[in-house]
Amino acid sequence: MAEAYEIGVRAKTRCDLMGVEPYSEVDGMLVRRFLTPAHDEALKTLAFWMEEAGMTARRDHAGNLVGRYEGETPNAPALLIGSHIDSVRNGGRYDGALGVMLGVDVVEALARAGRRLPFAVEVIAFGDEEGSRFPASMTCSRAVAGTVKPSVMEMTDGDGVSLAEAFAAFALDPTRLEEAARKPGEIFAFLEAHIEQGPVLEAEGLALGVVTAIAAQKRLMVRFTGTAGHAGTTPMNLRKDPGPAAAEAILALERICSGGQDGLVGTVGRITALPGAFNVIPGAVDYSMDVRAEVAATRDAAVEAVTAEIQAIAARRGLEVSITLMQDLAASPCDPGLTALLEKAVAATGQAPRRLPSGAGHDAMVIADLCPTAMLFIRCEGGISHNPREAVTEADCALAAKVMLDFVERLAAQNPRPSTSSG
Ligand code: HGY
Ligand code: MN
Ligand code: MN
Repeated sequence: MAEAYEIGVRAKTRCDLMGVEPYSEVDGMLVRRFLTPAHDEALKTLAFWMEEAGMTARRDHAGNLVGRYEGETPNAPALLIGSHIDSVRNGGRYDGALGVMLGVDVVEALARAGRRLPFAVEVIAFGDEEGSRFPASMTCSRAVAGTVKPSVMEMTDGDGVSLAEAFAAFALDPTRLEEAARKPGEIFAFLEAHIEQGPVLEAEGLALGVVTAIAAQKRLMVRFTGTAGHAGTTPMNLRKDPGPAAAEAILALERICSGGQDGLVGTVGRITALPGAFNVIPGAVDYSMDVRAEVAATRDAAVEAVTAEIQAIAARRGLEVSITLMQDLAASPCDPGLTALLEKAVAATGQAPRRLPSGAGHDAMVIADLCPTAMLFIRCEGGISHNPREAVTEADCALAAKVMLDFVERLAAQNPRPSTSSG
């Protein structure tokens, strides 16, 4: 007899278990990047848990793990539940992983009750959502949605390993990536549970939120190029130093975004001076820009404004500059019908449903190209995320699992293909 478990609480415990080696690449912090041995170990254990929960588990051609729990009739269209299993460097244990583990808990509750639905339920662990190893993110959900470009295989990680080489090392055929795409009708809806990664729910004393839309985001790489030189012998007025130029441009991004609307934010998460020696004036400085807003036009206006300032700074300082767009994710509204159903499930717990947008990107924004989506937010302590201090409570995880189970039953009670009209 399988050990007793409390739905949702076990999901949290499993995230904690996967927060350390061998499910992390680094001892003492959580680093689980796409197609690494830590990713492989996570999928092995997850496959075991999926099968224990009554699913069949398979790795698809994109490095995802997919569990399937059949409905009343075999090969029925499926509700997909899941999130990503990769992490940022020194990340938290619940970002992504909690949505996967909650999906397994929900299916196990169905299986233990001997419940079969008018549709199948699939649980997916997307291998790459963060883009913490390769420059572009969401490669795995794009593959499932059928929107990935084979050219992604040319991307290289910080060690110069191409995605194609990483696929081969993971026993995946890089030429079969597009076979991970799901056929139209195979998946009729997607539910992603995820920590809020922001302070709103906690500030309002709420455990759960229902996501209305996911903000549009752009990722760009900027390179200022000057002339490398000796730090001791080159007079300040004779330098072509890209360092101060990058500093000016980063302040410009902060100024442009600070005065914005529609939740406009801009972040520089990575700055590299090359060659990177104490006593060498850098020849070039690279830095990343991540610009987001709930409205794509607001995001784009900010990118245009900061691009103009970057070019003016380069001209004034006699430097070269290049700006490369690495990723462009459109704003993604959640499906009104599914969202209304999710709201009813939250309200049934006695908590007033709270609708809110997501500033964080999620696989749901990509899966929206495949099927209607809904997202459930779970309160996280201090709104902290992308940080080892990320924390959730067992009670909130148990409530989330209960809501997800109720959502599944509500979906089963109505036509198994949810309407996309507002509910
Ligand atoms: O960047 C994001 O918003 C997500 O955590 N990948
Ligand atoms: Mn994240
Ligand atoms: Mn995430």
